[in-house]
Amino acid sequence: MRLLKYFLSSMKNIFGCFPVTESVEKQYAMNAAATFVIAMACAQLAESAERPPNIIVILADDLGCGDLSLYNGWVKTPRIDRMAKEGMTFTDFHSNSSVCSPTRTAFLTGRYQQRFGIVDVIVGKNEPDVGIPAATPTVSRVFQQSGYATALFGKWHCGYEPRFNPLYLGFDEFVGFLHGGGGYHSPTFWRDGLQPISLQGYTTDIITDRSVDFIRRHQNSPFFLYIAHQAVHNPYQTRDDTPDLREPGWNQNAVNDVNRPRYKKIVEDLDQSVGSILDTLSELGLSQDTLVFFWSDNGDVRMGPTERRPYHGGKFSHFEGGHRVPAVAWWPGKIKAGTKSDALLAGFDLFPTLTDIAGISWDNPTNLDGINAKDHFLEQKPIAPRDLFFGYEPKLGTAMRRDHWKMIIKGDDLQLYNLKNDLKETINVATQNSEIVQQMRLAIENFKQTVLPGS
Ligand SMILES: [Ca+2]
Repeated sequence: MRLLKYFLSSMKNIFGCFPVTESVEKQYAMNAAATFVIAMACAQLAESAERPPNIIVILADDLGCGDLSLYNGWVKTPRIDRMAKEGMTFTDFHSNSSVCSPTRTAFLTGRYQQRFGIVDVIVGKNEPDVGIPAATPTVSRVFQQSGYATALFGKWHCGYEPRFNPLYLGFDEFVGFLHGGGGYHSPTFWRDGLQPISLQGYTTDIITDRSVDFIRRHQNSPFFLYIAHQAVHNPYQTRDDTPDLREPGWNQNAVNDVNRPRYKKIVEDLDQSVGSILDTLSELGLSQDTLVFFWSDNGDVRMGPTERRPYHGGKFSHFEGGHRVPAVAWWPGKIKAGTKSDALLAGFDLFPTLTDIAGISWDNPTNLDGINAKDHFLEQKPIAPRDLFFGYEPKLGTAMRRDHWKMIIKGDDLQLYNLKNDLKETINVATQNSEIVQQMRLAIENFKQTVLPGS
């Protein structure tokens, strides 16, 4: 029955297209080439005898490796530890930026965010023209067009105006917020799709409850669920706050000793949410049918003790602490339990990786920048050497990883670090490695010319 539902749903989506209003569909319909390629992919998927896996991507906000016990951090997070024990832990996985919007754009599109002109935080309604264009083939759209039920609960931050709404970018359902974030208690400015919605409760719980409900409703057919938490972004409000601490005006954004224990509680609540998702899958007998990927959209704000942070820098930084983030892949029976990966990977690799794992074979119609790491996830095969760029012009300049080399260029300032023996990026070795500098500098210049907006 489950497979039959899947087939019917798949065929409906191949010929049906978007779950949006007719006028919007006309206005923002995908281009014919992308539709054709995705339809071909769907047809190939529908021929597969094996039911494809559910995909759940859990994205934390501003969470650093130093915050999690999994990485010897200062907060005990046993549910994320469990994911790691039963799955694969990544130690060199990166968000594509050290701030929210660019990382999320790269994940959803599988491409460098610069191509969409999104290199910095999108500041709500003040930037009406910035967002992911509705015709863009996103990872959610590929799953949707392949017969998956799709949903996003939580933070979007990839365009504030209605035309950039997640409903136009491959999500059947969206309940959450379009901006960077707000209060955790009975949050305001949320949307149910395009409509404003008033909600009671604590943000982490609302997102978790909606996600669990979605899993229950779609337990009999494949689904793609994007859980984008507000946690652990400021303001540092906990579930147990007394009413006076839920009011605006209290100093809830500062990184200080007062907020540190509150931050810790927010991390623990996030961990509990991960546990709720895993428990729901177990209860419904879906653990063997579901890949869960947990990660963060950028590094931490450095609330934890310095000695427990493995990297230099944090959010808003081109040092590794800005973009080397926690990441765990979990799929019992498919991803080998207890494995560790030191492969150089990034958020935009999830698009080609997860779609291939789901059996959606296609011909890279959008020239994805991300690489397909399926064989690494499932068979621990090595990843071929690759270059990875972190452009944040003009604020931070551009950074680049090539193997263990890390280069950061901003204006005339050039830094080169050898991460093999200097993981905390303390010694600039540019003058001793002129050939490496020359090669990487050229690669950065080529990158900047390659990822121009609209390319
Ligand atoms: Ca963030």
